[in-house]
Amino acid sequence: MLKRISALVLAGLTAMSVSACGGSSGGSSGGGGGGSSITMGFSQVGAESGWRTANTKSVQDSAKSAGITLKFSDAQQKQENQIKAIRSYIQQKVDVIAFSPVVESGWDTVLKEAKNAKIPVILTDRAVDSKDTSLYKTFLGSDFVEEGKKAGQWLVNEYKDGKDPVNIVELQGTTGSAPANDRKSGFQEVIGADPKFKIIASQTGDFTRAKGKEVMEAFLKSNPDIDVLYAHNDDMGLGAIEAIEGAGKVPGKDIKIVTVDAVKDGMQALADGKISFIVECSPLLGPQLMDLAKKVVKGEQVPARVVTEETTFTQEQAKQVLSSRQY
Ligand code: GYE
Repeated sequence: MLKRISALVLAGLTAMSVSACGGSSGGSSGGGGGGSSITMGFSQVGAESGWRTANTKSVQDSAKSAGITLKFSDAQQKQENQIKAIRSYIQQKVDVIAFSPVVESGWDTVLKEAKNAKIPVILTDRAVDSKDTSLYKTFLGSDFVEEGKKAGQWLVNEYKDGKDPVNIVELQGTTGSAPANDRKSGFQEVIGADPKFKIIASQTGDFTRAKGKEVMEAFLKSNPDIDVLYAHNDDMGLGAIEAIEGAGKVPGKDIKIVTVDAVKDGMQALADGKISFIVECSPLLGPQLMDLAKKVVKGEQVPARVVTEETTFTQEQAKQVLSSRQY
């Protein structure tokens, strides 16, 4: 496995799961991983991408093996649905609430309601911009700014010998979401150091294949000279490939493509030479989430931030790991 959790966090989590199995969990009758008395309410963003499907499976599978009862809801990429779900989990008096906030802003009221009801909240995958960090116990997920920087660094390296302008189009993730904001700013920071890199068009594709295709079609119509596409996830990149081929151009040659995620379909397109480079973002957050949940329910200390470590893939590397890719 190329993904690793930092040694420190891993050590902490191992210690915590051992102690969770040790039997002091308030009369838990064992079963699964010692979490049978815990009910978690989980509000998922939606089912917008291959990444999300893998993430949902990881959460559901790990709840089962940890013996945690999972109440799961899909918000269909709408904040109002997530707020409703969280309120219903509060009413049902679940032991812990976990959610992946679709956008960063606007959570303080509902998070305060959870805090008043003494239900601990874990942010998973995406962050909120609340000033009051006591509203949640921890945030588990990737460093999206770092991912944007890695995409930018690849580009800088790819064009290091050229002096001509490099025309970039950008497919952003869901407007206002942490990964869209951070992948944009990290990328911008790195390419901004050299004025030959120009973002000539940038629009949201909402992290979906269909929207990625639609927006790329519009980009191609109004910009005859596109060198590079930066897509904030594989799915939008895959939709864009259809648009590029539909316009009679060759993805990977006429237009180089860099994306984020490294789901199986993305890795296949990378191995096939249609995508040029992928920055990995791991959706397999379930096991760490369940370990953190057991700990916060017991009132134990957890790190305020748990960052997933990730790698990057070239076309050659994709060919090597494709067959063993889990998602
Ligand atoms: O990159 C994208 C998904 O929040 C990290 O959401 C996640 C992003 C992921 O729709 O494919």
